[in-house]
Amino acid sequence: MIVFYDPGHSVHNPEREYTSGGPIPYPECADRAHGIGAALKEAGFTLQPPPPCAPEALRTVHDGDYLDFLSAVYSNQHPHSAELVPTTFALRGGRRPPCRRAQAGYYGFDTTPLTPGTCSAARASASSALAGAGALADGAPAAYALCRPPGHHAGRDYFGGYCYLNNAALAAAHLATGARVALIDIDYHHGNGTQDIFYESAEVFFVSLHADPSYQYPLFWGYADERGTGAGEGLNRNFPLPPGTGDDTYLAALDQALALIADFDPAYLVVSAGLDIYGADPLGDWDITQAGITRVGARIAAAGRPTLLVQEGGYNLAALGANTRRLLEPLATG
Ligand code: SP5
Ligand code: ZN
Repeated sequence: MIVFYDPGHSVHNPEREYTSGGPIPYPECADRAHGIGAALKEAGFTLQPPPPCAPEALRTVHDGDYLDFLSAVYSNQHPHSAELVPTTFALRGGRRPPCRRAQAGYYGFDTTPLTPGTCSAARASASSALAGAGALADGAPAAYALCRPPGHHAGRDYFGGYCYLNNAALAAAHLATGARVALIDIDYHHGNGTQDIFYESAEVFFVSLHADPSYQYPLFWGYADERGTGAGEGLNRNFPLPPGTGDDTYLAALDQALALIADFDPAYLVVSAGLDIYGADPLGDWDITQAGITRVGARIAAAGRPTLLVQEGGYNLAALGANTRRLLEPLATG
């Protein structure tokens, strides 16, 4: 299996996340990717740096003014200036403010920070996903993009949930030029950005399994009755799951999701691969075991499609590398 990894992510390293319970050390840290990379190397995978993606490649999914904001927000500031955390939000009723710092609250939907390295790290992350899509288009049966920062909470013109550019959506949109594509999101949190990007579109079938938004982030999206509109009607499916979800409940829902995907009969499968489903994840409250993660990988492999896995969440640093390896190995050998 081809693995794409761009070490350029490490310039993005916010210090804290501002949660309702007060500040905590930022869970989405550079050591996540270092741990995954080390575990995969030890397992015999080769990590390849992706070619830097062309700026225009981001416009298939993202809004031009939003991309300009991401690249300009730090351009006039001292490179070591403090991170920028939005605290006043537009709720998309008002006008885009002229002040770049104020634009953070226009484009952000939560207190996810921007730092001087955020834009280049997000581009490096997107480059891995796009290189993975290219590998599938060239005939590879499976590829993995070790993306950081993650992407599935980012929409066409917004950031949040540690995400700035939607890596999996970019890969799916790239593959969807002339082919049917399904995107399954197994991260513990609902992929609200991905859902939003493809909600009215027939080009990508989006299916997400996640903690029920009635109790968990992102709180406002991810209910089962959100099924797409217009040309995308019926092409969005959500499986909200309860606190304490264990292997059997999860695998039963996954089987239902994969049956829908088999009916859709895609030429390519993209997986938003979040490992915060793991029982010992600090952000989650599920009970998925390491053996369960291997079974998830085996079910995805059994779907029998050329498959690109794109890294999303997963915050248990001690287990993340081994868990990623468990998810990938059924696809690498099958
Ligand atoms: C990509 C991804 O997984 N993003 C998740 C963003 C979740 N942000 C809200 C986190 C709230 C953290 N609460 C701390 C609980 C510590 N037990
Ligand atoms: Zn997550």
